[in-house]
Amino acid sequence: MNSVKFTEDAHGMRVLKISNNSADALVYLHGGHVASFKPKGSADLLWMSKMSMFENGKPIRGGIPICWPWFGAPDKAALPNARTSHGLIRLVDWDIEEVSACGSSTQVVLSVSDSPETITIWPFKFKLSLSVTVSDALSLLLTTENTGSVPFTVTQAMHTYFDVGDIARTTVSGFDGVPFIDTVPGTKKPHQIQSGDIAFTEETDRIYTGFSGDAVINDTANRRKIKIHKENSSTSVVWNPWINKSAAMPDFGDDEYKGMLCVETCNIQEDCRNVAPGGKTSLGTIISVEHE
Ligand code: TA6
Repeated sequence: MNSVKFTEDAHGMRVLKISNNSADALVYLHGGHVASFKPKGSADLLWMSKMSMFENGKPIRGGIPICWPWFGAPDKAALPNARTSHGLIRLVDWDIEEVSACGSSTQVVLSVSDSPETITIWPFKFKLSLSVTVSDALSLLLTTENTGSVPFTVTQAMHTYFDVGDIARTTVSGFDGVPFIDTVPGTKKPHQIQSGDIAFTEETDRIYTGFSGDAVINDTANRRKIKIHKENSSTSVVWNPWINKSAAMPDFGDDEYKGMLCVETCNIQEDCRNVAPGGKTSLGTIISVEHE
């Protein structure tokens, strides 16, 4: 069995419902947003807030937000018309470019290009495409093409929200010895080196630099390990908002921090990407699960 249904969800948002012998997945045209990935016999690997908005112009809180063409707060001097963190592309509808299904694997390609609206915010011509392959693993490849006549620089991320049974019993392996920047406001030690696995006892918001390896979420409560492989990325972000930041986000339940964790595949900081006219750059991630 291998099917792709193009439908609308309860909010009237257009979504691709993918189902094959390996897994089920949901991909919204809004933001080119993968919202769910459930390998057969497994609970969803991706987390979605019960408070998430599903409306044009608003980001979906969960799944895999595509942060592009900037990560974090916009540079107000360079982009005076930019209003949102993590870019503008997660707020617009993408187009379906291609759908292919073969045995127990399904691939959809979504794309979005510059428009008068995007040009007023980010004054460059581009084509962005996202290839999503749903099989026993979930593979994403985000490709930026500079279709204009001047070079541009992007920072970007696949801001993946993972579902975990209990953050207090969750650790992340793979970053031992890797430098990180602690971006939690008020931190006393912004520059540190990771020692051993990452555990979570407070708000955690870290940019790991010079790291191209695999990360593993040890989701002890769900007796599973979620592996995050990266392609063409040497920065990762690990984030859990914890108590105060969760309460401050209107689209995030006060206690939801206990069941989620972001491990994000990035090109940020010095790992930004300069794209010449006619040039391309790609960022990839492959997510898989092993049950204990
Ligand atoms: O990737 C971590 C982070 O930058 C956090 O600082 C927090 O702001 C999170 O992203 C969510 O950002 P958003 O704009 O989606 O609310």
